[in-house]
Amino acid sequence: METIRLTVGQAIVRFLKNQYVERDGNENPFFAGCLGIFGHGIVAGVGEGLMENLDFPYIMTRNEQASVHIATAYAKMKNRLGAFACISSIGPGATNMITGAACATINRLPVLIMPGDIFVRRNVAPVLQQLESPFTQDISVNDCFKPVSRYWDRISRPEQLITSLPEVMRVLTSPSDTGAVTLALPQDVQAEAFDFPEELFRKRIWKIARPRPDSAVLNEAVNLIRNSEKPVIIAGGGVIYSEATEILKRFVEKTGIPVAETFAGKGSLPYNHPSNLGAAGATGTPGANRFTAEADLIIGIGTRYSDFTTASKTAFQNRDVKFININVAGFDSYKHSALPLMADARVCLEELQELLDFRVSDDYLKSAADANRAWDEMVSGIYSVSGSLPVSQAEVVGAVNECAGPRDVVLCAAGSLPGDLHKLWRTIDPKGFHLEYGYSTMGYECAAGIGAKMACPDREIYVMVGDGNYLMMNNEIVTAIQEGIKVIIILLNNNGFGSIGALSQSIGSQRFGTKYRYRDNKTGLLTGETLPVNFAQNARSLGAHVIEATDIDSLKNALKEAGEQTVTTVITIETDLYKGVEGYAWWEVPVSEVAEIESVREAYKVLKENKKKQRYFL
Ligand SMILES: Cc1ncc(C[n+]2csc(CCOP(=O)(O)OP(=O)(O)O)c2C)c(N)n1
Ligand SMILES: [Mg+2]
Repeated sequence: METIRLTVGQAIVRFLKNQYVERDGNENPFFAGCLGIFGHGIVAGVGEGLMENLDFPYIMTRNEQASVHIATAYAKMKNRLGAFACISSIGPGATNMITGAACATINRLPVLIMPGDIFVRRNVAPVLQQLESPFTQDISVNDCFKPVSRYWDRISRPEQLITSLPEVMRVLTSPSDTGAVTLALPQDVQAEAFDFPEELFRKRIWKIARPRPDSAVLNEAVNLIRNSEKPVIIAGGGVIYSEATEILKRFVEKTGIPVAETFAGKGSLPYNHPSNLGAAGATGTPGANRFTAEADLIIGIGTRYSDFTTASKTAFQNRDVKFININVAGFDSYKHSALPLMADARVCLEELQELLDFRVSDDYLKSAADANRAWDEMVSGIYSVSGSLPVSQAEVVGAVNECAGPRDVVLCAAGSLPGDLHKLWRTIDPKGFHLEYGYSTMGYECAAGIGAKMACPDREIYVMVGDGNYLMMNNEIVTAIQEGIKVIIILLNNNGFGSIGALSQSIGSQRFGTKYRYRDNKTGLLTGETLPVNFAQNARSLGAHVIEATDIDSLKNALKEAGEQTVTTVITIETDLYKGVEGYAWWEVPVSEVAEIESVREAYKVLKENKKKQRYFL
C-alpha cells in the first residue's frame, strides 16, 4: 500500500478537503473550511497543516463559541449538506465551544469540533491550562464534550485517525445521528508524523440516503389517515432539511390536511397558503392552537415535539388523538406513542400521497382557510404603526418583514423576538426563517449571520437581536468585517430582558433582576437610571456601518440604506420593554409552591389550573 508521511495535523486537513456529499445526484465538498482561534495547543499541529493547505480556507474568529455558531448556521442553511470544522487551543478555547456543541447537537446540525488537548506523553504535565485530576491521568476538560457530542474521540496515536475519521464522517453526514462531533487532539500527537495510507486521502463521496418507510407501517398510516376526521400536520425542521416542501404542498393540496409549523419547520408552506395555520404550540397562532387541540390525528413530520411545540403537553386535547410520526430518526419517530414512520420526509410523503385517497371535509378545509386569513389580518393589525415612542417590537418586525424580499432570511435565537417572529413573520421561502430555538442560545445571532451569509451569499440576511443577546456576543462583527461578509443586524434595545421580564412577572416575581439599570443605593436594587450603553458607538467601533433609527419611518429609511451597503450594517432602535404580542397557548415554567409574596401565590394557582390540561400520550 502506498503511504505518505504526514503529521496528524496535516493528515486531518488533507482528509477533510477530500470529503464530499451527494444527495439526489448533487455532489458537493462537505467542508467549507475551518474556523478557529490559535493557541499553543493547536498552532503547531492542525495550524501548520492548515497553512500547508491554503485551498482549505481558514477563518479566524473572536470567540470559539462563535466559531461553532457560525458553523451551525452554515450547516442549517445548507440543509446539513455542508459544514465547517472548528478548532481551538487546549483549555478555555476548548471549553468555550461546549455551548456551541450543545446548540448544534440539540438542533441536529453537523459541526466538527477539534479542540487541542493535553500532552499524551505526560512527562511535562501539568501543562498550561491542564485540568489535573487526582484520581486519573486519563481525563481533560475535553471530556466535557461527551454528553453534547454525537461522536467523541481522542487521538492518542497518529494511526487512530485511520479508523476515527471515517466514523466522524459517518455521524456528521447521517440525517438521523448528526450533531456535534468532537475529535480531541492532544498537542504532542498533532505534530507527530506517520506513514498514512494514500487511500485515506482519496476523494470520498458520502451518499446521503433517503430511507423509505416500511410498507406495512405505511399501510397502517394510510388507514389511520382514512379513518380520521380532523387530521393536522405539524411540520418540523425535518421537512426543510429533507427538501420536502414541494411534496408537502402537493400532499396538502390533495388531502386538504392543514399544517402548523414549529420554529425549525416555519417556511414548510408559504405563509399565505390557505392550509397554513401558522405557528404551532406555545408561541402559536389561535388557529393552529384550535386545530391541534381538536385534532383526532397529528401527523408530525420531522419534529422533535419540544415543549414549545406541544405547549408543554397541553396542545392536543382530543381524547382519542393519535400520532403518526414521519421521522428519519427512530428516536423521534416513537414520541407520543406514535405510529413510527421511520423514513426520509420527502420519500415518505411521496409514497403516502400515492397510496392515499383521502380528503378532509369541505367545512374543515374552509375552516383552515378562514383561520389562515383571520391570522393574516391580525398580523396586519399588529404590524400597523401606532406612532407612539418608543416603538413596539412588533412594529419593528413588521417594518423588517415588509422590507425583506421573498428569498431573504430573518435570523434570531433568544429573547422575546423568537416568539414574535414565529407568530408574525410572513415566510415565503423554505430557507427564509432561521431560528435557533432548540437551545435558544443568547449570543448566537451576530455570529450565525456570518455562517448563514456564507451558505447563501445571494440572500440578504436580517439578523434580529435584542440588547441582551447583542451584549453577550457581538464580537463577530469584527470577523464579518475581516471577511468582507455583509449582514444587516437590527438591534432592538429595550434596556433589558423583555422576555424573561414578562416571564418573571407571570410567575409572580415582578421582573426582578431583568432590567439594565444602575443599582439604586436607596432600594439596593437595579431600579436606578437606565445604563448608558451606546450600542451605535459600540458597533461602529467594531467596524460596522451604523444607522440609528428612532421611529418606524427612520427605520424604513435605515433598512433601505442598509440594503445598499456592502459592509455589515447595524441598525439600532429603542423599543418598548412592556409592549408585547399576545400569546394564545401556555408554556410550563415552574412557580414556587410556597411564597411570602402574594403575586407568587396567585401565579401558583394559575399554574395548577393550567397543569390540568397536561396529558400523557400512551
Ligand atoms: C446563554 C443564555 N443565558 C440565558 C438565557 C435566558 N434568556 C433567554 S432570553 C434572555 C434575555 C434576552 O434579552 P434581549 O436580547 O434583550 O431580548 P428581550 O428579552 O429584551 O427580548 C435570557 C436572559 C439564554 N437563553 N441563553
Ligand atoms: Mg432586551
